[in-house]
Amino acid sequence: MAELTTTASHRAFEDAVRRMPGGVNSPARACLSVGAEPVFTAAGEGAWLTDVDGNRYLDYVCGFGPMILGHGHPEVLEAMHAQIGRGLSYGTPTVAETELAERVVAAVPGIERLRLVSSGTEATMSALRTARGFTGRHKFIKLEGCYHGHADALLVKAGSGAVTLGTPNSAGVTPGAVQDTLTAPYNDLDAVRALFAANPGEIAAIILEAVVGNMGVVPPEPGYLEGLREITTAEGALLIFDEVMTGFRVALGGAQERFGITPDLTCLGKVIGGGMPIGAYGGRADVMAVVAPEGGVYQAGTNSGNPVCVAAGIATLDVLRRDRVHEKLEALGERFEAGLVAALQETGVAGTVQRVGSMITLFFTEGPVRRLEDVTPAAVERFSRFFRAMRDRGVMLPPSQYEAWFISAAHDEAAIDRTVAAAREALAAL
Ligand code: KE4
Repeated sequence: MAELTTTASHRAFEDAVRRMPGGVNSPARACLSVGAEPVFTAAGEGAWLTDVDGNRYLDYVCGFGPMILGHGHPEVLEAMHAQIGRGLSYGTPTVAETELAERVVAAVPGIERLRLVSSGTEATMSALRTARGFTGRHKFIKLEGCYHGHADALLVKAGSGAVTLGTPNSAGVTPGAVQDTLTAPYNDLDAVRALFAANPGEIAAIILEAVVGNMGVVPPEPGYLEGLREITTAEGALLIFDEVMTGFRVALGGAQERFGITPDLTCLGKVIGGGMPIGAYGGRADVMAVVAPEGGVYQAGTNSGNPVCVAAGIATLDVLRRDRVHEKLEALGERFEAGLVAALQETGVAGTVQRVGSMITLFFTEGPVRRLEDVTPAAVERFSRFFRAMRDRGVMLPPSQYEAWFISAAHDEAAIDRTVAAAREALAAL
């Protein structure tokens, strides 16, 4: 297989490294763990990316989730252009923010009231502060391999880029910042029960990805979410679903709709901005009443509810609902999963495919992958070779075994079949 010409990307990378750590503005894009340099994107269109050398790729990064409608959806762009003509940022409330909030409340079972912010990190850190303010308790539980952004207290045994780079516990985070962070393995209710028994009346909340995307896709085992709901209710702690990735992705109402478990607080991001910077946290009205200016939990942001971001979000959510996009994504996801499973069988490569809706991961280890330690160093190494082989065949995957691949509404059966054929070749060449 001839390697692609990436001369311009290489030059761009050398220029970037001079001014930015790793040449990237997020380590998740660095490609270090897959033994490659990142390629630099010139444009995205539908399901495709074009790099600065003119190479085209079927895109399964989708911006790490936001681009559920594909790149350059006309209705999203039109809504943004209309708003741009009226102004970019006012520092006053706008009606559109309420219109986006209404759409979120109408779709997400656990959200009665919410606050818009500008990233998933802001959403999760604010949800945690709200839970602590509401309960008066300091400690909280996070689960190993879940990634909730880069706020200090949450950078403990974190997934995504943190575990990819071997820094699940980041340098620069002080012992004081994580003194109240408790951790347990994912899919292990007994470990959570033990933490509550050892910290009676002290745990404000448990925060988790109800479907993990940041270990690669790891679904909750039957009874797991129900168990967490029962435990937190009994203990007077809040259940926080971090749906920054799964929100409006695995169903219109997110994982909480798909699995029928209603959390007390929900964090959102990615899809609700349609590709523009956004986040949100929300939940029970009584809990959100503690948020300033109504209550004593302070949280603020210059760009919170930015009119252009909100316009992109509203347009995206309206298209998702009107065109019943999740039905198409489910069908494409099933086709993709079946194709990858067949390719593993035909090539005799040991691996497992895990999928929820249009989030999917091929793990280079015998399944099931139930928790972080099930992802072995050997799997990481084989994935790195697979990643490079797929990129050389015009398929762009997230550059880590610990990430979810995303399908967009711009993908079709032909794109999926083309990707499966590339995977079959790449697996055979491993
Ligand atoms: P941001 O601050 O990156 O908007 O959101 C943080 C976050 C919170 N919660 C979940 C479940 C998330 O997946 C994320 C961010 N996801 C990563 C990809 N796994 C973003 C990519 C990156 O860090 O560049």
